[in-house]
Amino acid sequence: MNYSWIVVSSLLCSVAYGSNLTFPPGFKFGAASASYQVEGAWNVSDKGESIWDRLVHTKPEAIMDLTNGDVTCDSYHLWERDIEMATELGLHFYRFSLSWPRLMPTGFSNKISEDGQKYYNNLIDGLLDKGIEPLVTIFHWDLPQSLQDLGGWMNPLIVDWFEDYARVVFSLFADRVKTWVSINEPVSICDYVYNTGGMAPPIFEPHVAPYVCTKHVLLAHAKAWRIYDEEFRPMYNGEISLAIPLIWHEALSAEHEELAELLRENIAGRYSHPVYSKEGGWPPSLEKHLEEVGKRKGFNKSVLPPFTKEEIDLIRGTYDYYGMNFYTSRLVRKARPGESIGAWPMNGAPDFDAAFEKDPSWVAGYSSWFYVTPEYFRPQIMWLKEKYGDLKFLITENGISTGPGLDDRMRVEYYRDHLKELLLAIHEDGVNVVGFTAWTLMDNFEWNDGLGSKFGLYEVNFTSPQRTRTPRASAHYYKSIIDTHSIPKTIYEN
Ligand code: GBH
Repeated sequence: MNYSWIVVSSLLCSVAYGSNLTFPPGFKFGAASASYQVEGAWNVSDKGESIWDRLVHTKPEAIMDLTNGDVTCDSYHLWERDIEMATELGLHFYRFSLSWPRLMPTGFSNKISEDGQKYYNNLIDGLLDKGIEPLVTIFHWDLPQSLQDLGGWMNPLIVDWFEDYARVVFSLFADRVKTWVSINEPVSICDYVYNTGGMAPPIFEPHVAPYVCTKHVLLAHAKAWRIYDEEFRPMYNGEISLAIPLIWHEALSAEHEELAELLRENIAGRYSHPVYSKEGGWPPSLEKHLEEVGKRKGFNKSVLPPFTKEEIDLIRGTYDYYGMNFYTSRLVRKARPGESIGAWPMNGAPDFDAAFEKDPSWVAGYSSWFYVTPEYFRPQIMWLKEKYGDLKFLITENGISTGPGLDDRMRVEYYRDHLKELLLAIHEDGVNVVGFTAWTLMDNFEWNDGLGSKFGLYEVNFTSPQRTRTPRASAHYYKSIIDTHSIPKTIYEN
């Protein structure tokens, strides 16, 4: 730790103000990453190929700056430095994901990699040594290519394959890992992937695939939860849920309110209602709408595959907390006749005849999809609480993309403003929020935006062999939040 760090953080401690800016006792802070985005070592030892390896090697133009995750932060080799950063920040937990093809090179449970196990054991034990809880995501998008060749998330057998993978993972790590995320962002895996054709796998099929994929993801999650519940919880007493990304959809004006609510059901409800509602199954208003969409498109049925009674019961109640990723929002209105509508969920909603706009006052992040909208963080949480009851919330991701540089005032203010809204939800609305996770610990491979889009509390020098990691102003600020357990003034305020 260098000296300036101590000075800055103690200075910030002394200016912490106001008891309503204080987090409840026991509230935990963490930071997150994901295997493909940070590990590198894509073909080291017996690791299998993932769908992201395949995409970046066969369609490099899919990545904005033509970079890839072959080496990225090289965390496969530099994991000790990652733990050191988590320690410098004073994190209570570090959220990272397991690479399925690194642990199970064939994609199936017939072969478990020794080196893969060793890597994750080192990371988990190293964190625990420092008193930092490992929070582990089982699946964060890097599907084994071998399973993609068999249809990936479109093949109903994925539910069994994921179940096998989850059982292996729990057997290896559940003695030490107490908080789990089964699947990160179903919306990204199902909606972004098939509606744009730009991510991995590069398949464009916006009519049926997103909805079929949704069903399989929910079943896979439910199986993993049930295995944990039946076989591992009695011994280890941990928790497992999904991480669901929410984009708040605000009506452009009152006449579009009904449409906005239907879109909230499509982004939040489609993935939450089957798990969190008392009755289970699809949200009724969405079910009705997607049946009409199916007929309009010439199918004689809904584009949303139905659940059997057994499936509804299998999925319902498979949660221990609500894991929520929140980044940005959209204004929605009915599309004008003949207007071309962008892809769901970032740019429009063709199946809902909805066009998206941004408020002129919203500040833009570095990524094209990014607008800063802290004002909708609290309404989004309240929407979930009103629908599904008094859940325990864990914010599993929140953060902003910027360009390079250590003086990241935008990120400092982004965290300050979102955490203030979160505290209002806690103190004013009585929401039970137990923790907050910054995305992300350090700059990494930001999917289609490549290495150019920076989300890190730490800057990473991608041209140095050591992938040198340097704290930004936001790292110092986040540390001061953790140290004071409150929201201190930033260095930009007086
Ligand atoms: C999360 O995704 C992910 O969990 C994490 O891995 C990621 O690094 C982080 O947030 C920041 O993006 O080209 O218009 O189709 C957030 C959702 C999904 C947003 C993919 C950008 C592509 C936008 N992201 N999406 S678009």
